[in-house]
Amino acid sequence: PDNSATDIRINRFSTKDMDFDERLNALLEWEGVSDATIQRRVDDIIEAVRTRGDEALLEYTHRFDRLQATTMQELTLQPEVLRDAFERLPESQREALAAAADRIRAYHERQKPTSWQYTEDDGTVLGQRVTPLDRAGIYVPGGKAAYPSSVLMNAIPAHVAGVREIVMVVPTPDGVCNDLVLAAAYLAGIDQVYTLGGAQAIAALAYGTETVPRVDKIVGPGNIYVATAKKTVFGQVGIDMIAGPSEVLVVSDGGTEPDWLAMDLFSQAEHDEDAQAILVSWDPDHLQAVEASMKRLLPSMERASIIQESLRSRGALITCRDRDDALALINRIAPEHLELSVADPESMLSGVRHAGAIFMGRHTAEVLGDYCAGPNHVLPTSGTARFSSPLGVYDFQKRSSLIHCSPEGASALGKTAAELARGESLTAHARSAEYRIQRQ
Ligand code: HSO
Ligand code: ZN
Repeated sequence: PDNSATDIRINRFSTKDMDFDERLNALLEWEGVSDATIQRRVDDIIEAVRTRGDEALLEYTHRFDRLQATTMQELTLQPEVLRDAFERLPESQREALAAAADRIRAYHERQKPTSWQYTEDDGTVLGQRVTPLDRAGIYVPGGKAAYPSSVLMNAIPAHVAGVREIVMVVPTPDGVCNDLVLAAAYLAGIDQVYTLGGAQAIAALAYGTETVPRVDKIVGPGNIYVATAKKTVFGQVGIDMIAGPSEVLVVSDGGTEPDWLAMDLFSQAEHDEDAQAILVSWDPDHLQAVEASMKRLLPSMERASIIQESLRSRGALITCRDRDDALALINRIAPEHLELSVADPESMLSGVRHAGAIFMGRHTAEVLGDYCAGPNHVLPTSGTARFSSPLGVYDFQKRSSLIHCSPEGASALGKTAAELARGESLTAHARSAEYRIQRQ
């Protein structure tokens, strides 16, 4: 990287602009998965894996990842391979990964929902039982998007939830494996790993093959083929959300070191060209200071060109009127990550209704949450924080309702049920209830 200061290209708005709403909408716009050609290809792959199983997996893995495997055994990583990968890591990396895993586990332990029940006066018991899924599948992307931290974030909640078997798939184009990913799989308690990727890996997890076990839910990020495949198999299996590009909305009161904020924005922008980093402040001089920091710091970034493209196309510095104006913007955007870089974040918090994760105060950089604070970094993107939540233990469990009627309870409920059943002209329903009515 060269050190000459360059100009920084980023969108600049004010909430006072006449066309603010239009410009903001254009900035936030993000097209999800919908491409007819990709859908057709994915449908073909799913059909092939569904009908021809392992044979189709071997063919696609040869074609797309250039692996000349002739048996599925060659695409299966034994537990020792994961342990060895962990042990091969430099000590500092091993310690950091283990520290992160411990904190993520401790946080998610707190999420465990409990079953409950209560007894009515006549002895009837009603309740809710929480049980884990039998088997979960975790997709881990290959190449530059392979984040070991995401392996921890997806697998640990499953483990804490009590899932019996966690199966991971990860593409290894040309046979290249990421040691940190395998080490994370080892720490997170993953049971089986297959070096498969793309729509074929999703199809294998959804339908099962001779070798790959069918799972109940598939989680984890992937490219457009993977996302399309997940959408397609939804219903056959459960899936997590379909993640859009990562985003951060930083609100500053003007008191935070401009370099810190510049780097917080960069840390989001460096994920990819479509990532979104927005800074909002009611102090226009402060926005200028952050801009100057960005200009100075950008050339020293390894991913300078990705950062610049992300900021140019989807980043923004927004001047707002005051705190309330900032809060309105937060709730309008419903960001994946929200940094409240202000002196008294608590006072703003009650006004925040929609955000995936909230980072409170000047010291709480998003990156701490990305890796090791404890909460999950798989979060609702593209405004979906309006109606959804971070990945968690509850995504790997389901609830069953429980009813245990006493004779008296059945008798009392029978009258109500029979009445309603006759109203629906369902005679068998009515009689079934009436049989249990006690005659005095
Ligand atoms: N910011 C990403 C998570 C991540 N960052 C992984 C670094 N590695 C999405 O929340
Ligand atoms: Zn990140």
